[in-house]
Amino acid sequence: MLNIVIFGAPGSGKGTQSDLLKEKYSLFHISTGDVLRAEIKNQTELGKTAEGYISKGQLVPDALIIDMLAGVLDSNKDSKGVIFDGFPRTLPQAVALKEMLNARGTDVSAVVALEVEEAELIDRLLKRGQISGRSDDNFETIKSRLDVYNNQTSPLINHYKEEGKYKGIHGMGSIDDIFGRISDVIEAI
Ligand code: B4P
Repeated sequence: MLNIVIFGAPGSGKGTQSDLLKEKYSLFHISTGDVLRAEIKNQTELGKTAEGYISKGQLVPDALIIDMLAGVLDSNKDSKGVIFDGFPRTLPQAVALKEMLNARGTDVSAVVALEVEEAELIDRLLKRGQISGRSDDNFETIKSRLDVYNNQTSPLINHYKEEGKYKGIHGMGSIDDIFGRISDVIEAI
């Protein structure tokens, strides 16, 4: 199975590139952010809990996310592989992902990390905020999302470098050029 983690700061283009990747390589795409937003829309118990964290730019607690992900994985057992978009975001999530995949006889194939300058991240998210209606695409919340990324998520860079799975991609420029760089990395796996 081809299991790709798309990794990067908020606004780095994870969702944009995942949409292209799932078409090209026929992979199943799991965006934890999208799943949480659907839960919020449906006002489920998980959605009501998640809403408070997301609107402040904080991470939803690991245990809730890990259970949610296991459920999604089990409902898509027959795929050729999975794109994990927005997961893992903490070390416990990375450990849980490895355990979940190993238990299913597979593993993370590569961590494709979109490297984008902070000013560009803020600019992209503010632009999206003008049309998205997302409660977290405003300047104050974007700042906390970036702090959370720097403190809680970026330690995963070294974790995956040590595992030999980290593939850094220059994430600035046109969407097609970035997709070309990602495709080159995936074809070399
Ligand atoms: P997500 O939905 O994953 O949001 P994000 O990381 O902030 O990235 P996003 O999807 O918005 O942006 P993308 O990089 O695609 O998570 C939202 C919240 O849910 C989190 O803050 C957290 O509270 C919670 N959550 C989710 N997963 C969790 C987990 N595992 N654990 C705990 N909590 C979790 O960027 C896209 C923007 O840039 C788009 O507007 C796009 O049009 C634009 N763009 C893309 N490529 C571009 C390019 N090359 N040039 C110009 N613009 C570009």
